[in-house]
Formats: sequence, C-alpha cells, structure tokens
Amino acid sequence: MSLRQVPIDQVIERALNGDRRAIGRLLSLVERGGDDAETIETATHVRARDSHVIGITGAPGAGKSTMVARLVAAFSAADRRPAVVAVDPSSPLTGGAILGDRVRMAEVDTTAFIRSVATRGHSGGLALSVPGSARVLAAAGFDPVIIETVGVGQVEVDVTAAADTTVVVVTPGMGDAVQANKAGLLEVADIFVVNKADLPGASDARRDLELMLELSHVTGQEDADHRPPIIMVNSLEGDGIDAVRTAIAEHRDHLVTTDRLQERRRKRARYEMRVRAELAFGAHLQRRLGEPEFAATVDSVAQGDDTPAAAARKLWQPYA
Ligand SMILES: Nc1nc2c(ncn2[C@@H]2O[C@H](COP(=O)(O)OP(=O)(O)OP(=O)(O)O)[C@@H](O)[C@H]2O)c(=O)[nH]1
Ligand SMILES: [Mg+2]
Repeated sequence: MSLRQVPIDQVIERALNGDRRAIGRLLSLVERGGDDAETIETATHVRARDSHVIGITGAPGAGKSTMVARLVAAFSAADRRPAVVAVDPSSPLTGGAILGDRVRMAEVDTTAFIRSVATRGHSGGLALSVPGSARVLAAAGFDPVIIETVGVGQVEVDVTAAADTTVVVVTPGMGDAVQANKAGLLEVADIFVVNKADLPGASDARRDLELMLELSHVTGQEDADHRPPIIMVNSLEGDGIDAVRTAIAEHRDHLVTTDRLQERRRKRARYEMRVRAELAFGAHLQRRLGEPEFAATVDSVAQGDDTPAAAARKLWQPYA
C-alpha cells in the first residue's frame, strides 16, 4: 500500500521507528511545506535535539560530496548512524554521477540515509525545508546529520550556519580561501578542510587560511575559545578523513563543555523563526498590496507623485 494513503500520524510513527520508506515520505512532505510539514515538525522537534548537526559547505566542485561519502563511511565504521541532506545545485551531470555513487553506497551500507534536494524552484522553501529535513532524520535516530550545501548564496551560508558544527571546504589554487572569506564563510567555520590536497598549491591554500585566521583573531571571531583546525584531505583516497571526523567530535565536545551548544541552538532557533516570519510576513504584505486601501498609494508611486520608499513605509509601519 502506498504511504500516500496512510494517515500522517502513522507515517510519523513508522518513521520514528526507523522505517526508511516512511522517513522518505516525511522528507518529501517537509520539502513540500505546509500543514503536513508543521505536523511533522511538532512530532520531531524535541526528539531531534540529541543528534549532532554538521554543515559542510564550500565552492561548487570543491569535493564536498566526495568527502561526505567518505565521512559517512567513517562514521558508520565507528558505529554511528549518519544521515545526509545534500543540497545539490550543480549540473545534474557531475552531481548525478557522484549522487549515483552515494546512493549505491547507501544501499550497501544500510545504516546511512542519504537525501538529495534540488535547489531549483526551492529558493524560499529551502531555508525552511533543510532544517526540517535534518530534524526528521535526527528524530528517526540518525546521528550525526550532515548537511551539504554550496556556500555561495546567503541562504546556503545561513543553512550551514544553523548547524552545530560547520566545516568549510576549500581547494588549492585560484584564491579559493580568499573567495570563501568573501562569501562570509570564514566567520562561520569551526573546521577548515583543504580538500584535493593531492593537487599543487595545497600548502599555499593552508597558508592563506592561516593568515586570514590570524587577522580574524584580531578582529574577533564568533567563538573566541575555539581556533578552527585546518585539515588537509584527499577525498579520492580518503587521506585525512579520520582527522576530519576527530575534529568534528572534538568540536562537539568543546560545544558541550563550554555550554556553547545551547548558544548554537539559540542561533538556529533565531534563524528558523526569522525565516518563517519573513515568509509569512512577505505573503501577508503581498495580500495587503492588492487591497483597495492601497490602490491610491500604488497609483501615486506609478505616476511619480510618491516615492517607493515613502509608500513602502506606509505598508510596513503599522507593524514596526
Ligand atoms: N584530485 C582530487 N579530486 C577530487 C577530490 N575530491 C573530489 N575530487 C573531484 O572533484 C570533483 C567534484 O567533486 P564533488 O564531490 O562532486 O564536489 P562538490 O563540492 O560536491 O560539488 P557540487 O556539489 O557540485 O558543489 C569530482 O570530479 C571529484 O572526483 C580530491 O581530494 N582530490
Ligand atoms: Mg556535491
């Protein structure tokens, strides 16, 4: 029987008991958003709090997926039950090939759960659905939950920053570390990986990062007690993967012993609250703009009698 015909409460119960098809169904509903997504959130939020959420971000093609596949294997070998939410914005060609590998790996290793979401057409919903998907996987007993995103846009950076531990992946050459800095990834990094360390220029990339970290220590980093380690990795061979896994565990210990875990969770709470409020408020304003009350204001802006800024103020000021 298709899970579409099963009442949502039962699908949730099955998912929480580890039924993989039910988990997949919940993830689809979370991605779609709406009432079912909220029902799922209610059932999973508290149960999700013990899992370690890891964000992995970096430029397109940095080797994030290849590294994540290795990390999944490493966590599984250490008796953990990892899950992955991969936000795959890249061309389906390269993405598909890697994805195919990962899916096969997931089938072999039945402890892991891997979910890919397409960015296209999800611009608003992505910011909501990714934390929601992570919550479903955590509530179903997966730990850690790894979120892979390309760190280019604000949403992607925000999603990653909502993790407990954020790993920023850079590669040798072309000033990748400098680009990561520009994208705002330096402040959110708890761990740096120089991936493709087999390629020329890896030590330059490391030096760039070290220099930028020195500077950011002067200007002040988010977590002053934690200096992000820089780990050299070759994901094709698996070199350095265990060091990444260890650094992730050490960062988690640091969060717990310094009480910063709660700080991270508050940050995530603020992020999710803001995203939801923005979406709801945006929809509300859109409706208001269509109401007769605003027709005259709209006309006066269109005719040049009023400025957009002044008219916009009329729209939002009642809520300020
Ligand atoms: N030489 C070398 N190549 C690597 C390494 N890791 C990944 N690659 C290659 O880099 C390419 C991109 O790898 P992906 O894992 O798809 O990179 P990604 O960061 O997930 O890419 P997007 O999801 O498209 O942003 C592939 O051809 C990989 O085989 C590495 O450590 N060394
Ligand atoms: Mg990828």
